[in-house]
Amino acid sequence: MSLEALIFDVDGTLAETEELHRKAFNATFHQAGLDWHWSRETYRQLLTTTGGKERIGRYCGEIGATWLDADAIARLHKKKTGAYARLMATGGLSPRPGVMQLIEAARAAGLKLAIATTTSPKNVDALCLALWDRPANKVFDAICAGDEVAEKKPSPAVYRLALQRLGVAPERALAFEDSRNGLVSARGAGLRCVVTPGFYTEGEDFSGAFRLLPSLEGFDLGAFLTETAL
Ligand code: XBP
Ligand code: MG
Repeated sequence: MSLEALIFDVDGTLAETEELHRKAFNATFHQAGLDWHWSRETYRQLLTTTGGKERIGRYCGEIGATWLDADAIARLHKKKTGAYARLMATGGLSPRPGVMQLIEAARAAGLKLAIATTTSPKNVDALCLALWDRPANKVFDAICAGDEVAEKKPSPAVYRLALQRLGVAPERALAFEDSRNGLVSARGAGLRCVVTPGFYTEGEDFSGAFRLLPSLEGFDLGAFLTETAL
């Protein structure tokens, strides 16, 4: 069974972006006159809820801010997306080790490439511009993002959408993730999943991972291109 595609998560997998997200959330709260500040520890706990709007909603529930309805949360989150793009554009963000090399090697081998993320297409573009100086659709064949599916990770919906858009069967693709929610999502879609835990996800339960690696540095794609390696 030969490999046809690689499907990547974004935040935490392509780059350690969550600190930029956290800063964007906090800057947005401040500008909106809210005295909320998410510390690293608070954010670590909130990250188990995927999706920025859903994360704000959870926090509102936890602190009893019931006056903020879904529309107000969506408006706040839109501002956060703008703040994130501005922070990203200031530069300084690096890809995680091995990411650029793996994507280049996959292209050279004729594999299809997709994104399956919980964040928004705008944020995927911002990251691709920062890392490749190209918009996401010039790097990936399919970009499947947050609100395009009814349920975010750990639901398998976004990975199923990526497989459908690529026209590839799950057994002919590999997923790349950094989190338990992402792993469960990929596995639910029938994919093998390579997990490289990151700053916020180290120590999560990664049972069921096809490979558990510190990073993608030295990831030997060649070994996976032959039928026997899979
Ligand atoms: C990570 C997420 C996202 C980001 C914030 O998803 O859960 O919610 O933290 O982005 P993934 P938004 O690792 O699947 O890319 O505020 O745009 O949701
Ligand atoms: Mg992730």
